[in-house]
Amino acid sequence: SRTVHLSDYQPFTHLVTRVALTFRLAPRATEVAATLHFAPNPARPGRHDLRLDGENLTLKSLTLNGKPLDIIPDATGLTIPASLLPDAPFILETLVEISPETNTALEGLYMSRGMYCTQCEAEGFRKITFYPDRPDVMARFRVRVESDLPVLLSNGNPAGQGAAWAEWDDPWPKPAYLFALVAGDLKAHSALFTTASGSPVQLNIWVRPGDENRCAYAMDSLIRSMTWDERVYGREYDLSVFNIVAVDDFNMGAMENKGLNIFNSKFVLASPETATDDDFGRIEAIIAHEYFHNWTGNRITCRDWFQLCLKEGLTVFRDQQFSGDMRSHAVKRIEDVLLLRARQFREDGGPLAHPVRPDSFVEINNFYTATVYEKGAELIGMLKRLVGDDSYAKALDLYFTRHDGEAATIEDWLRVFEDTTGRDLAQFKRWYTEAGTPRVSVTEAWDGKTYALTLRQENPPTPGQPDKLPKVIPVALGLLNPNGDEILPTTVLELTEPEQTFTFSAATRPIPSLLRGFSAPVILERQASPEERAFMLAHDTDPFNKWEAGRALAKDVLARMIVDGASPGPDWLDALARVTLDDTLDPAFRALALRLPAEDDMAATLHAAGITPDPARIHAERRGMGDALARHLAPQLPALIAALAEPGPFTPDARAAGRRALRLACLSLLSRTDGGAAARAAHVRADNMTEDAGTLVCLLDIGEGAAEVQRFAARWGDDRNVMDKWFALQIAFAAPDRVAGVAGALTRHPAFDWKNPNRFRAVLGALSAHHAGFHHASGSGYRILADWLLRLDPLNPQTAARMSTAYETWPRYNADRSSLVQAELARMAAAPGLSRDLAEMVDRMRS
Ligand code: HT7
Ligand code: ZN
Repeated sequence: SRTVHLSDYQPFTHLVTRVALTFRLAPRATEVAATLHFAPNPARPGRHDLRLDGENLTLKSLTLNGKPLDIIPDATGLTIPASLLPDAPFILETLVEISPETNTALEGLYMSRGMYCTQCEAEGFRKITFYPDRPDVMARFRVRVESDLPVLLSNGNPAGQGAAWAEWDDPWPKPAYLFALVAGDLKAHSALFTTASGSPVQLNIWVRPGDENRCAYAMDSLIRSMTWDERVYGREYDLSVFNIVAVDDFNMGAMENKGLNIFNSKFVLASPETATDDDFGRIEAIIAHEYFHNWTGNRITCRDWFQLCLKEGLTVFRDQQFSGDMRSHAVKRIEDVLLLRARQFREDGGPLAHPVRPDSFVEINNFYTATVYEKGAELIGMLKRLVGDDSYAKALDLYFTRHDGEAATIEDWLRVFEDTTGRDLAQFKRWYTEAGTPRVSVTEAWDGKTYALTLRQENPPTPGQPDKLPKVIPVALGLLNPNGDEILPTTVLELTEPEQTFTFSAATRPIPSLLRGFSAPVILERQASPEERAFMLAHDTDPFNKWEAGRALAKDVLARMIVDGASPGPDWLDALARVTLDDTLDPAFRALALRLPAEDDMAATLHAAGITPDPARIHAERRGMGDALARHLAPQLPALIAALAEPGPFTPDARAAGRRALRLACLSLLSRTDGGAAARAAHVRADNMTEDAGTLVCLLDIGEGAAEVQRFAARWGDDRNVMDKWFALQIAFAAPDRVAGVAGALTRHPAFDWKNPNRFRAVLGALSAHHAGFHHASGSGYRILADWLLRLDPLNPQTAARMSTAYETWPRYNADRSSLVQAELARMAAAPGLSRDLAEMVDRMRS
């Protein structure tokens, strides 16, 4: 298989100055006529062949400056020899035929329940027409769509429409991956937005008839995103129309095509009855993310796919800032770090570890990862912390003016910060080029006057990168005295050497609050007594570290239960009870504090400590921990649950959502001692999906809820997005020994439409995420997933490859489990015709 290397980058041989496309839509025989205006590229002097990418295209005609060319394409494109090309601008016209209805990969032009839709990032445009399908080739596109369907959309501004046709003109040069086309019987939920400089923008969210009443929250999120980007980054929208389309069959969350964002319907459609608070939060974040790409991704795009983090890391960082501003910064930061640790630290510590800017790939779709997105965002946060807020704002202004209209690199990005601040970022760049999560260990000394803090960094080896140099690590520090007063407010230490000592004068022995706000994506190794952790949970003024202290305490307790058979002691139980009952604290924060450490997280922690994790034991002890907490809090729970009841109609705001989250966490604990009586009563009364599904979870979690599961299906059987929850919940809350059976039964359910990625993910994703079920000693979890990946791969390689990452943690487990995983990986590797996508993933995970 081909491997693409960053070091091989060369500018494209030609410039594309204009593109005109005509689509004559038909399910199995869509014609695409392309007129491409080329010119020699001065950045590549000399005469060159013209190589155009193209896959699964039937070429019907090809002309150069009006003269037919007799060239036969190969499997990946076509080449026009330099000898046939003028050394001056020329026009190439192609006519191809494609078959959207049989395109099950959901890449290129495909159909989803009667609607035409495209997905071109990263390399899908080559399945639509012959073209230099690379992000540094930017051109103006004009598109004509011919079809009887009522709504015909493409990028840019409307440029005319008539009976069965519409034209669109995009004035902004763009790479082909941002091309989009949609055609269908759709209805719009519309609004008008006026930009800060007074330009009107028509906003439309296009959905299937009947779904128009579920768009209000997405529209509200869009308007808030547009306003926020003007206020915080000074970025205005730049077309007269902004269209969003919701589609049911989609490989990922959403796509930022210029002026025509396409969304997985589950990240658009929401009503109180059908969407949970988490759904509302995700819709807000993803709407913002795609909108923010208009500047960080579209106006300034990536030179090549190795630079993917340039747009994704920055845009994730921006959407995190936005959600923090809309909700609570502390809660948002805790949620983001939970996700980072669960996905990115896991990736960084296993066989799939790669740098935020990888230097080679086989299939770029395999690099839309937690490392590129989430760690990429952490790097932006670190840069901001290192240079300060004012310099960050100046650097961003410079980035937008200097690189507008360009396809840029990480070097360009860092140079903007260097030019703004005069700072040398060569060491910082290692964060982009080296994989792995640094470990920072701590020793302390206090001599009655001076407190000395010694920090040591270790950068572990990762695949292909055995040795690493020290990084610059911003460690935000605060010091507390034994009364709980802050004697050093948050100060950023810069750890640049393998080992460094920082000193502070202190008349009493201080207690450090390290890595406040999770100031760097590292693993902090600092032992602390349960008393000290409980003290920090009670007194730390940094909300992230306050939560972190409780979490570290809980992990210590659970580790001792697993390893020594200990019982949870009063330090943790009392400390957590105090937080739970402290009504001066944000309920959302208290709900997060009540969340027990995840089983996968415990497995990683035990493995790092040299202990082979036993998934069944982790599961059992974690349940025991929850039971102990439930017993400890039982007397207070009914009153707390009653006090948290929300009077009045449902609102999706953060305050109300936080109260519901805490109420449901309490109900879940109470279910362990009352047999589910309170949860069952609340389930019957639930008038919103947060409480409907949340109370059902309380029941499933204690092995109850069979009748409620049936009723839920009867009520929501026609709603795909709600039924995805129904599928996933039954697996997520099944006892480990039952997971394979439940998953097996659900894959035989008539509504298990496995070709739909959301439904596939609901079942097989829930199986992979059930730690004790997936890693069951029988190997049944591993086997079921491999069976389904092999079935999905020929139809939808992207989703199959993405879901194969479930196996990435195999090195943590005992020899029996490791060899069971390796056997499944070998079985997949040997399957005839395995896709490049899945083959690359399997290959990287094999020992
Ligand atoms: N830039 C997009 C990434 C993407 C994608 C989206 C949908 C389907 C396939 C895709 N491949 C890559 C989404 C984003 O990060 O905003
Ligand atoms: Zn993105």
